Amino acid sequence: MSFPKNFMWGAASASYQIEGGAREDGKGLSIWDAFSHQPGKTFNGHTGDVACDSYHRFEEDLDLMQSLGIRHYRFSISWPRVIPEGIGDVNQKGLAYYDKVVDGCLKRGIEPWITLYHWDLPLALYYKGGWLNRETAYAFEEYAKVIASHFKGRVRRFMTINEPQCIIGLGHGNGFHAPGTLLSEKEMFLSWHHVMLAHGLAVRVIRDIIPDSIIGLASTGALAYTEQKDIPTPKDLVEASFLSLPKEQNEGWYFNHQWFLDPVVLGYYPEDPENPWTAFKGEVDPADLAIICQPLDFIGLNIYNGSEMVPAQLEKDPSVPGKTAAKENESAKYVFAEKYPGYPRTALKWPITPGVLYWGPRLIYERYGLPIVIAENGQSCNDRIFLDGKVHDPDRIDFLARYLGQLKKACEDDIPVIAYLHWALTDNYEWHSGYDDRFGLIYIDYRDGTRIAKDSAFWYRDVIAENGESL
Ligand code: GCO
Repeated sequence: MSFPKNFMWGAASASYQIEGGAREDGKGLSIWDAFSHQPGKTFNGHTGDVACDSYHRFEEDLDLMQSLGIRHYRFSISWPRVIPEGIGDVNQKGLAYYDKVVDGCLKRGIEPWITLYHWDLPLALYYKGGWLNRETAYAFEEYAKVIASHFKGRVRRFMTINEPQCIIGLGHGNGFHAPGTLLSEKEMFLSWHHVMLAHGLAVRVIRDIIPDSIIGLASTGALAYTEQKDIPTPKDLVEASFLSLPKEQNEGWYFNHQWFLDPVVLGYYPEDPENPWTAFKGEVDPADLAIICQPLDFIGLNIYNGSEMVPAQLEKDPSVPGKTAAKENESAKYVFAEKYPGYPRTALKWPITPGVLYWGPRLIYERYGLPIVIAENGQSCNDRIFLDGKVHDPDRIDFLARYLGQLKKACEDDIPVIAYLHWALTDNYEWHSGYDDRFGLIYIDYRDGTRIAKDSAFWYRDVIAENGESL
């Protein structure tokens, strides 16, 4: 067996990163519209005002997708485009844009996957306290209701929230992302809890309206992996993936899966003694957890890299056949592998660690027991147009071949991975890094919006056509 016969191959995007049309047709402002215009917040002051101009050029993107055989498209809806003040009046012109996107997908045999929240909170709600205000969760429920009622019969696949880890961690922990206001740990946890509540309320209302909907979310966070696979899952790998390190050793302590997926799937916040939020989790109303923990159809994982672990003996003495030692001894000790000078990295300097696309799904599946969707994976490159007018991106092809090879192995080992949605369909606005980083299968010339399918797009087309058989 390799990838299952009905495996879903797709690509992903997010509203603020691609749409532009920031002030058109009655759209309200989001926290990203405000943040990106503040001096010093983004690379060279780049904003998403125009981005890929997908608000006007989405047909070109859908045509390219169709020509490449990409049959699944994950995109997000801009909440303030549809409900400018976050709550109350619905902007029909905003909905009309998404009608065109959804119908355009369906017409081309592409299945739309709607993400409800990929970070563009209506600014009006931010002025009322944003995620620190519990009412935001109920406003989100109303918004979910509008979307589900409107797209019923046309859209079945939904993701509620994309990465609370970034919403709260980067938005309020270090201020790299909108809204950029720093909060205390207690306030961060409260805001986090309201995001969880928003998720639960949304799942409930979507299911109510569309009983056969397929609902998940998108999570990101630390994951450990080892090059060994045919072994029982090492305890050290589980702990390194689901237990926070002391905060002093871990700047990005909010980047973990357990504080999102434990309440949402298991119904309680994790036992995680070193995480600062442990001090506050007891204050949560159990009735909230009952709302937060709704049946889900899949877990979406945004996986870019992980931390390698090796058997301790191997780390000490590379001549010891660590593989055999670990195989014979289930309690073999694993330690973090040291990164060697010049280890492989992407243009954004993120480590290239293909093994995480095997162990990530496996660890998450073993803990939560739900089908896995790779909701984002890909690499940034310094892509450019070559003399021949094409965009050659061998780095991305090499990255994908390695990562997808590992994902295939996960499928072979019966981990129920059901979809792979490449990040991203097109180059786009990479948040505080602006347009400096390119993640797309399709190149965008930001001078005039021209689209050029990169070599990796044609490579991915062939992978899809053979369902990853030769990976
Ligand atoms: C994320 C977001 C995407 C990013 C992508 C590359 O995971 O941070 O979901 O919007 O653009 O991950 O950083």
